[in-house]
Amino acid sequence: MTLCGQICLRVAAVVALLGLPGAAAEATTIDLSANLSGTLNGAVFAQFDPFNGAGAGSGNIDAFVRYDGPGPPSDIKRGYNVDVASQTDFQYDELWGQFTHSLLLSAVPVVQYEGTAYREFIFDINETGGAGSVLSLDKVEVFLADAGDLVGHGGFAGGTTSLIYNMDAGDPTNFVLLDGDISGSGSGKFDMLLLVPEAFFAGADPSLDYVILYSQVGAEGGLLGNDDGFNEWGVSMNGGVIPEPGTFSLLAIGLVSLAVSRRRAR
Ligand SMILES: [Ca+2]
Ligand SMILES: [Ca+2]
Ligand SMILES: [Ca+2]
Ligand SMILES: [Ca+2]
Repeated sequence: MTLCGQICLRVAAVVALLGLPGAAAEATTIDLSANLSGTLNGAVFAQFDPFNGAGAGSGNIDAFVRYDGPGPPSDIKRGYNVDVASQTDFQYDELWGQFTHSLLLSAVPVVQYEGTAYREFIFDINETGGAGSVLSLDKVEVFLADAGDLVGHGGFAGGTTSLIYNMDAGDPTNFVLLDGDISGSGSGKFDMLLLVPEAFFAGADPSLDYVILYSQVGAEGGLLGNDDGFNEWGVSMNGGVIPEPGTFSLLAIGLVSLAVSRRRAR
């Protein structure tokens, strides 16, 4: 298929999505290898690399949770961001170091997208190239917490937390299909934008309340299982990665990103 053909198919898919109110909300699965964005329980998931394949570089993204590392295909990996004293204090597959830490709500940019305010997160996967580059993002849960060192997902003893977003609410089979080859292999090439409505954070104190983002990948297994390197969530250090006003900008920038990646693939 030609470059134009592939992009035109994606445009058609997005236009179909945008032109049918309610279609995205009813979808239980978002395939970001075939669509540029979709919505699950109010949050927007979009195929997006703000750096167009060039890598994030330093001073642009604050990575706040990194998890997994090498493992066999079909491995399920998961993690969330908290401050702990050593690697053994983590609950799941988190990797200790400067790239896993607590996050104040004030560090999460608020952006405008299609007339709505959202808190913006970005996700970087690392998968082997070729057919196995796809990965299922099975779970995303966002909590507000009154401390940055709470360990114990499933209850978080020792502090107060509230679950403000759950991708699986109403349907645990929800998942997002990602393809690491679209942005290209290598660390720092981001693959997905997550926009959680700012309204979900109502009542929080941005300077006192922490955000805990829990996620899991790979449960769909097979090619959609986790392999190769770590997964990493981050936030922009420069007020967000999507430009205002936002309306249709994801589409436009996503197409540029796709065109770059397709050219490089030749
Ligand atoms: Ca990546
Ligand atoms: Ca895979
Ligand atoms: Ca799920
Ligand atoms: Ca991986």
